[in-house]
Parts: sequence; structure tokens; C-alpha cells
Amino acid sequence: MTELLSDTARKTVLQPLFDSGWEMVEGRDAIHKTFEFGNFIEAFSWMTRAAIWAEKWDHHPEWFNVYKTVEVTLTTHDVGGVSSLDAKMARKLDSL
Ligand code: H2B
Repeated sequence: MTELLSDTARKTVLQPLFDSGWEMVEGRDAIHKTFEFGNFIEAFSWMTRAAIWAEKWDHHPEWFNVYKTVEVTLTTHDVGGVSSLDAKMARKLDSL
């Protein structure tokens, strides 16, 4: 069962993500990061790899691509905010 991250969990689980460029979205319980690539093919192939993980984990990013930039927002729609699944996906996206 997925649950919203507690205040304590946010400090431990989200802080390393904030250190790597993720930030809270204004007015919404979600995290956001802008990924920049060398060109469109690099951006799109990264999105393709991310999509495979998203399907595997049944957890899908909100994202927006223009050329070599991908804006990613993560939140868990089923619980209306940030859960451990978002942290797990954020770490995966950083590592791909
Ligand atoms: N992705 C995200 N980001 N949040 C969800 O709550 C979610 C999802 N729920 N992908 C999944 C799909 C759910 O709608 C399906 C039915 O399992």
C-alpha cells in the first residue's frame, strides 16, 4: 500500500534528491527536476529507458520534452502527493 511520505521520511528520503536538483513544486505536493541532454535523441532515448521502468513499477512521470530538455514532475496520483514511489523513480531517473 502506497502512502504519502511522512514529515520525517521527507527529511531523510527527499533531502538527497533536493541536493541533486529536485525541488518541491509550488502549490502542489510533487517534486520537479529539469533534465538537459546533448540533443533530442539523447533526451528521447533517456525517456524511453525511463518509460520501461515506469511501466515495470506502474508509476508514471508527468513530463514535458522540448528538443533536448525534459521537465519531469513526480507525484503519486493514487494518494494525492509524494510517496516513496516518487523518491524511487527520482533516484532511477537520476541514474539512467
Ligand atoms: N503513476 C503515478 N505517478 N501515480 C499513480 O498513482 C499511478 C501511476 N497509478 N501510474 C497507477 C498508474 C494506476 O493508475 C494504475 C491503475 O495502477
